[in-house]
Amino acid sequence: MDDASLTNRPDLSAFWMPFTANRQFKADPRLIVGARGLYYQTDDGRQVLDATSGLWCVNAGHGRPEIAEAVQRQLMTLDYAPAFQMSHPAAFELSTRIAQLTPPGLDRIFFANSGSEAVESAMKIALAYHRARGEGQRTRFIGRERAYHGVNFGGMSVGGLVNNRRTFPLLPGVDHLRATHDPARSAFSRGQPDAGAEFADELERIVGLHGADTIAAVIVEPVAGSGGVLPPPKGYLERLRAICDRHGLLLIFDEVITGFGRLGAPFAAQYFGITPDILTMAKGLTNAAIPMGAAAVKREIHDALMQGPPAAIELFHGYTYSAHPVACAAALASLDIYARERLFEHAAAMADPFEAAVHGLKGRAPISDIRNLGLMAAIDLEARAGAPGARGYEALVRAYQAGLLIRVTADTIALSPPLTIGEAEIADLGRILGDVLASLE
Ligand code: PXG
Repeated sequence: MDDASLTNRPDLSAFWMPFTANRQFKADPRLIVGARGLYYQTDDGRQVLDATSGLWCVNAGHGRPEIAEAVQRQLMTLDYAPAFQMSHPAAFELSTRIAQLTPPGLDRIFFANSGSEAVESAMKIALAYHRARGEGQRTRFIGRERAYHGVNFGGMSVGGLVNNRRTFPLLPGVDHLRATHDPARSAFSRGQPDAGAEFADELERIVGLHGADTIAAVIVEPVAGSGGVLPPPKGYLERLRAICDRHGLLLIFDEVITGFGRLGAPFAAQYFGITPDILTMAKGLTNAAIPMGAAAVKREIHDALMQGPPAAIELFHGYTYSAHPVACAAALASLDIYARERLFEHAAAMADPFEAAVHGLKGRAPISDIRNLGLMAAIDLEARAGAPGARGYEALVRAYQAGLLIRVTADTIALSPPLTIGEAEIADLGRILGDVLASLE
């Protein structure tokens, strides 16, 4: 008998897993077979507290019957309608609902099927907008180090994670701001660091180097997520906005992680009081039940493209599954849950206890920094000599065994629990993680 028949596990060989150490995983797999509320059920029958909302996406918690019912109803009513030159009512209803949640003015919604596609769509819209205004020479993009904007060629190029970039050709004409993390001045900051607003002034320098009239847009995550939860220094985003305004650059906020209540407001834009020109979203839009992404676009940008004869297609871009009816149904049901349960307000109320729990872990292991904002946090473990990533991986495995799912990249732990988490579960999270950290060599 092979391993699979002994353990009742499926054959693991055919599935080439994404962003995964395939050989390591398959030697010691972690399979999840069910999920309800804040907990996963593992294939060996254990309950595991989901301290990552899946991959920062199951904001309302798992197994929501309202979403399942809406999806089933939609599938049996209209499973699919062509996305080009045709549509269906839920696409319009959802667009209106999203536009009620986004900052005023960002009320034209372009749909995609993932965060990566939302980013590509935003970048293309930025280019098309400048071209429509007779400024087609504005083709440069400015991203930032340690940024993650998905894995398609545009998002990868403006992104700033070296492993995602080094194997592939990149878009020409992309510059990067430095990352805002500044441990020398700001380690163990609670919330936004006090120091570092001036990092935004690099944008002025880059503008000076290339000329503003060559730059289409600046794209940033308001709080960098995958790069290690890096809250922006106080005043930093304000400066970026001011410099963009001064030079006619569009400001794109990639809110794939920060959207839908992660900071206790609908979007980070409202949390920080800074309005971008385009805002990308995905993940929490459907509570991750069905893939969907979108870009919310300022009405002026949209209107600038609504030119020429009415029979002309204004933007040559879109996907077979743009505004897929089933995704729309899942999104509408998710937005209903967020509103009915006041989950963004609840997340805001949980931010302080979460901050206290996470910063309470200082001293439990060799830790060089702890950062947090809203319901996101990161803990930097010191790398073990000669074995970067080993301590982090050990933390992941031990936490999982102890009933807690955390996210680890290299030696950084990230936490982003569902917005439905309460004080008792925050205390559990802190206790389990504290014990795990204390057990690490
Ligand atoms: N932008 C941001 C800010 C993201 O965080 C994407 C775009 C791409 O989304 P899609 O749906 O194409 O994956 C993301 C995705 C992690 C992790 O462990 C983060 C993401 C995805 C998978 C894992 O940090 N963010």
